[in-house]
Amino acid sequence: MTNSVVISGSGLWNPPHSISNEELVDAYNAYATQFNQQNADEIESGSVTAKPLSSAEFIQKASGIRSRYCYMKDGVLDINRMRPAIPERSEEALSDQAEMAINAAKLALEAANKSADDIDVVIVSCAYTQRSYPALAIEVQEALGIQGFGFDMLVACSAATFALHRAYEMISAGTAKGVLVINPELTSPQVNYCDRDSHFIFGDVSTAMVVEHADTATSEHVFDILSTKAVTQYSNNIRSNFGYVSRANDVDPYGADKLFHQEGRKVFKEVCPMAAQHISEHLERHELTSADVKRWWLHQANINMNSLISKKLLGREATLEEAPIVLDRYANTASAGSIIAFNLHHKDLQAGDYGLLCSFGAGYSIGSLLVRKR
Ligand code: CO8
Repeated sequence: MTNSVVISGSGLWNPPHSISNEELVDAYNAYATQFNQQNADEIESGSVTAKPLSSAEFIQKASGIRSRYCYMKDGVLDINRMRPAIPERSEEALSDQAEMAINAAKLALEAANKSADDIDVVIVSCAYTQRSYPALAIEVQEALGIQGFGFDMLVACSAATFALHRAYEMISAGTAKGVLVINPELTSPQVNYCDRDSHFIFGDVSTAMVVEHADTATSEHVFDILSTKAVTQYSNNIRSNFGYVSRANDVDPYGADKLFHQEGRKVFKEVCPMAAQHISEHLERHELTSADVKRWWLHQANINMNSLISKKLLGREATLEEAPIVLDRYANTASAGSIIAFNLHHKDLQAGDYGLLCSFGAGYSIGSLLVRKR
């Protein structure tokens, strides 16, 4: 028995609906124009601020995003609603996020050559869960027929990598034989589609990975997890105040501060150097340099952030083959971005090639895994 822990399969599921920048901007601008007309007198007197217009060109240039998937397109582009219309399901029905989780989990199990019997831990880890209890992970466990235990984890942008860290530790310690880490990122209900500065940032997606012992792995593409590294540093620059205490605060539980909001410029400036330093230190632990890494599966929030981080690491711009970009099609999918990049860009690596998965964002939180193809 070796001591190796591996990623043996991954799954990626996206909703059937996608929204282009142009569609999103047309709806937002129609909403903003209507708002400004309806509030013309207040805007004139200075008691209400006019809504500025958005632009598809700005979004692409400032973020690299061209489109995003949306779990439910209905409602998002309706200027009298400006939020997805997701019908409530009964308590007996599978919940929306559990369904998203299962869609990705099945694909990961298939890629890993595993069945429910091979898994004994389910971690559902993402930026938001649609309810507090029972845990989504336990609902998913039941639906997939898995024996063992499950729990939910929330670490915003680093939910996926931090959950993979937990999986790695459980397999190393011998307390689990197979861990399913699932990230059903249903971000759209938390997006403020009335806010010009953030209406374009997020997309919905679900990803999953199987982590197990190398001795039980039988799939075609197996990656040794050589080590993990995490850091957190408190920051208010990315924040959502949504929570159950709002009921007792006698405030609007869906006010603008209860949705995603950020100081995007500050995040950019502060997180890029933190992430580059974190990655360098992680590689140094293995006496490796950035030049030794064949593939960078980086967090997908902003193309300019990834370009700056890779320049700091490599001393030059990384090629798309070295550091794939998926946010153009998926947008920022909270913690799932680096997992999507891995899912779509890992099969071409050769035995012995190093790869690095890294998330960075709200918290702040940074999580990385150094892996090597078997
Ligand atoms: N259209 C046209 N103009 C715009 C728009 C728009 N949509 N938005 C802003 N502008 C204007 C601004 O008003 C500003 O005008 P002026 O110069 O006249 O004041 C100008 O464009 C430049 O604005 P910024 O300086 O804000 O633009 P940036 O170049 O900084 O780009 C970004 C803005 C894209 C937001 C950029 O700052 C960024 O990406 N920063 C990093 C953000 C980041 O990574 N955030 C992390 C997100 S959190 C996360 O990943 C998970 C959180 C949990 C999940 C949440 C689910 C909902």
